[in-house]
Formats: sequence, C-alpha cells, structure tokens
Amino acid sequence: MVHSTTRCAIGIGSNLTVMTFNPIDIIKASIIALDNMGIEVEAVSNFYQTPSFPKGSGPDFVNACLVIRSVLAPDALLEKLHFCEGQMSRKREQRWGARTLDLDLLFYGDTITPNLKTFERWRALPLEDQMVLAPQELILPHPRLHERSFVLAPLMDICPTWQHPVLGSSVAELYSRLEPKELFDMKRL
Ligand code: PH2
Ligand code: MG
Ligand code: MG
Repeated sequence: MVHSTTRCAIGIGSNLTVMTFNPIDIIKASIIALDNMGIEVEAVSNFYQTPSFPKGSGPDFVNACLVIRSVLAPDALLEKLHFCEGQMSRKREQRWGARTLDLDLLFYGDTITPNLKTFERWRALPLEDQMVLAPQELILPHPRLHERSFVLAPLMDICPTWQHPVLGSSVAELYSRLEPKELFDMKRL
C-alpha cells in the first residue's frame, strides 16, 4: 500500500545542558531519535547560536530546522515530537523558560489549522500575551514562524521556496523582510 506523505518543517531549539550533553549534542541526538521513530528526515539546516528571545530571558539557544516527510496527521506527528522532547528530559514548566529541547511543528504542507480565524488571532497576539498564553490546540503554520530570524535563517538553508499559505510569501521573502535588528547576533556554528 502506498502512503502519501506531506512535507513538513520542524524547528529545534535547545539552551540547556543535560549532564555532559550540550545543546548541539542534544539536537543531534534528537534528529537520530526522530529518525528512529519513523520520521523521514529529508534535510537538516545549519546550526545557529542565537540570543534567547526576549533578550535576557536565558542562556543562548542553538537553533536548527528540519524538513521531514510525514505519513502521520499533524496531531499524531506533534505527539511524537512531544515524546521526543520528554526523552531529552524536557520539563514543561515555565512558558518560554530555558529548555533542553523544543521541537516545534512549523508547517505541515500548506495546511492551515484549525482555521484561518484562529491562526489570525494568534498571529496578532501582542508580545506580552504571547509570553503568558499558549494555545491548547495545534496552530499551523506556527503563528510566529514569519517573524523570527532563529526560525527563518535555518529554513532559508533547506526550504527557501516554501510558500506561507496565509501570507502568500516564500521563506526567502519573509526572511528578506525581517528588520536588520532582528537578524544580528545569529552565529552560524
Ligand atoms: N524559543 C522560544 C523562546 N525564545 N529564543 C531563541 N533564540 N530560540 C528559540 O528557539 C526560542 C527563543 C520559545 O519556544
Ligand atoms: Mg518554540
Ligand atoms: Mg515548543
């Protein structure tokens, strides 16, 4: 039987060390773990050292992105990402607190979920609210994807032509529209 697959992107972030494992080790281990869980990794971006956002909120992050092929529906895929986060001793305590491993589903083909209105509401959320509110349901594309250089720079490496289904712009266009102050301090590792 032939299963159709959907091209998706995953954002990876880590800014804590676990025992002797630093963020680079943790990200590499998570890519292997995802592969072992049957997630087909098609492309891996460069790794970047990025200041924690918002400024001063914690140690620097290492960020990267993956393009994967998924036979799983978005919710089932997200469950696997959360399982993988748990394996890396991620504790879900503080919103935007330091984390050993954060795996975000950034896009799932050109799917908009749960609907355009909900996406738009989360996209328009002021920063103060973003810091305390977390959606209870999966929102796709990730409502912050288009405004963060720590997501767009790695996506530029592996899928610059992906078109945002709501904004109608490619990753390359979104990246070029970031303000210079949002770009500095990203160090390619
Ligand atoms: N993730 C956050 C909050 N802040 N900052 C950087 N540099 N990289 C991240 O991945 C990141 C962040 C919430 O998930
Ligand atoms: Mg995140
Ligand atoms: Mg997350």
